[in-house]
Amino acid sequence: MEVKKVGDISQKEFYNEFLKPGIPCVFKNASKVWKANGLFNPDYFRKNFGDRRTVVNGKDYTMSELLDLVENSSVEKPAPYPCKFDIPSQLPEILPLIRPLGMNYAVPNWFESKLFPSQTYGNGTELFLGGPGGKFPVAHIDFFHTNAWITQLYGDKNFIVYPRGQDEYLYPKADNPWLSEVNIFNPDYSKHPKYKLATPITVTVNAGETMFIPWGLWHSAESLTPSISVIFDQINSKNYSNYMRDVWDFKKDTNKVKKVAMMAYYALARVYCQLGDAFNVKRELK
Ligand SMILES: O=C(O)CCC(=O)C(=O)O
Ligand SMILES: [Fe+2]
Repeated sequence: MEVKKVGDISQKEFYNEFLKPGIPCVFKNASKVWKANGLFNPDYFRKNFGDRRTVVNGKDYTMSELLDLVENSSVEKPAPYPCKFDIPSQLPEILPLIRPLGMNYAVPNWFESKLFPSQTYGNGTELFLGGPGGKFPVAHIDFFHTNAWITQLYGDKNFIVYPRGQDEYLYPKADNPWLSEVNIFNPDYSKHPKYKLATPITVTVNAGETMFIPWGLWHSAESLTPSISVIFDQINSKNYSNYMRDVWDFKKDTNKVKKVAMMAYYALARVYCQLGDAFNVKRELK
C-alpha cells in the first residue's frame, strides 16, 4: 500500500476511491478554499494570539512561548508535541478562516451539527503546533472510530500509517485497545517481536496539504519542521455504527439506565442527521 496524493478530484471520486473503502490519502490542495491557507505562520499567531494560553503535558504556556519552543526545536532536543489549542473555545476567531471546515470533501460531517457538542466523544477541531523531532506520543487508532482530517498550514510532517489487518503486530494495550504498546520510533523487538511483520507507510505532508486518515486505521506522526496544523474529526452514516459502539464501550461503569438513555439520544441523532443529509442541509461548526 502507498498513500496516494490527489489533486482536484471530485467529491464523488473521493467518496468511492477513499472514504467508502476506508483508504487514506493526501489532498494536495483541498485547503485552498480556506482563508487560513497561506495566512497561518508563526508570526501571524504571535501577532494576533501571542498571549493565548494552553496546557501542554500539564504545563501552562502562552502561544508565543510555544512558538519560540517549536522554532528552536531539534531532533536532539525536541519541543513538546503536540501543543494543542481547542479552536472553538480557545481560538474562536479563526473559525471563519477554516470554512467550509470540510473543504467540500469531508462532507457530510455530523460533528458540525449542534447535536454533537464540541470536545465530546471524539468531536474536536484543534490547532496543533510542533517542531522538528516532535513525535506523536503513541501509535493509535483514533478514539470513537472517527475519520481524521489533518491539514498542514505551515511546515511539514511525516505521517505513519498501517494497512488494515495489522492489529496483532501493533500490540493494542489491554486496558486501552486504541493505543499501541510499541514505541514505533524505536521498537523493542524482544518485547514486541510481531512488530517486525508490520508494514508502516510513511508519507510526508507538506504545507497546504491535507492528510485523510479513515476510521480504524493505526497511525502516528512526526513533525519535521516548525509546523502548524488544523485537525478535525468526521462522523457520518459510514462510521456511525462503530461510533455508537465506541461511545457505549467508553461509558464502562456508569449505570445501565443512563447508558441506554444516552444511546437512545445517539440513535435519534442518527435519524435527524440522516434526514439532514437527505435534504442536503448545510451544517457549519459554531
Ligand atoms: O498530526 C498529528 O500529530 C497526528 C494527530 C493525531 O493522530 C490525533 O490527534 O489523533
Ligand atoms: Fe490520530
